[in-house]
Amino acid sequence: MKIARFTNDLLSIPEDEPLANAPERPGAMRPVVALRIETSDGIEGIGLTFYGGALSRALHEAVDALTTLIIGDDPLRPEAIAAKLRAAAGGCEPGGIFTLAAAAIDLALWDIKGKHAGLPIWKLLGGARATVPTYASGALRRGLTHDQAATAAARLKASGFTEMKMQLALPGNPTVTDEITRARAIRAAIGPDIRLMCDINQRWRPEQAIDIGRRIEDVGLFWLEDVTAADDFAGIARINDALATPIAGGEYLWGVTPHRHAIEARAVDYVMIDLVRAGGVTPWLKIAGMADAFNLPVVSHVIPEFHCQLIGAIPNGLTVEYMPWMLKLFTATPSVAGGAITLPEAAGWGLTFDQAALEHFRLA
Ligand code: SMN
Ligand code: MG
Repeated sequence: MKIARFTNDLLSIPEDEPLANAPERPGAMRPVVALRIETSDGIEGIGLTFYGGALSRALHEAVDALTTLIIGDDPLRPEAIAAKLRAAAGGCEPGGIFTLAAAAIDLALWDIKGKHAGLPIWKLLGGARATVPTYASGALRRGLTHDQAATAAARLKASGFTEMKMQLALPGNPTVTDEITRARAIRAAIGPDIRLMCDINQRWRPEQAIDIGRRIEDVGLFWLEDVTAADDFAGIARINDALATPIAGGEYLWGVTPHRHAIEARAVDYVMIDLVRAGGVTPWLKIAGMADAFNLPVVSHVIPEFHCQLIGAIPNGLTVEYMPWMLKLFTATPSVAGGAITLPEAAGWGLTFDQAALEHFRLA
């Protein structure tokens, strides 16, 4: 079996927020590159990539250039293809556009491998669990008022979510009291038994994280995420030492090796892996295995329709971020009920691009 041809679409999809219907920027659009690789046996593998922002046309072009190089190659050898792509890119990895583009290709190759084996990805890669916990994300953002955020949190609970993520490091120049008030307002809206995560997105100084983190310890956060600059592993470790609340991080790291440094610094309690910044399934699994060797659980970042299968595959998968950005691109996605995702039995990712959606959202 050989890679025969591919289709690569640059899309622009609405930045909606379907979970609590509280969009941050109504009318805003998000660029996504959707890749389909077809084999000589007629198997189609799908992948996608994003985070290109204003460089999304360049990302689309990079996916084109790299996929063209692997026409005729064996799609069942993602490591050999990754090595070929790295060599061809003239040393411009290990981050940025190259890695984002390589991720789309790697996702499509694993889809082909799953379809060739007749197995869903989660069974192909380990099959630890057939259902995985998930948390609602993207609805309790820092741009909302305290009242809007509390209302959205109650809505998420009413819709069946048992885990959800809020944000602190509020916009403007908030007082510490403002930050504490937001955390308490959301906790009050959902009661004590919902797992509540909180994302700082690198916006606090270490000393601020320790100060505010201590003052909200009684809110009972399930984790505090990206508490300061993502590559300040010593700073994150200092915050972690000072707080009882578990610390999550890793979504901003590229490839495999920076995760090693974060783990060795004992910075994070939960290793968050982003499938596209990691560079695809192949590196994702290496990070997850490394976390397991250090007795650390893994949590996923965005694209739950792909990530649910990886969290379900591994023994140390903790929970899946349910950030429903891409749902509208597929004919169907794994079902969510009672705070859990049931993993698909269909081979590969079990996902099919909705042709009408691709045509509707296509830029190039
Ligand atoms: C996040 C960051 C960037 C894109 C999507 C989501 C956020 C999260 O940090 O963890 O959900
Ligand atoms: Mg985050």
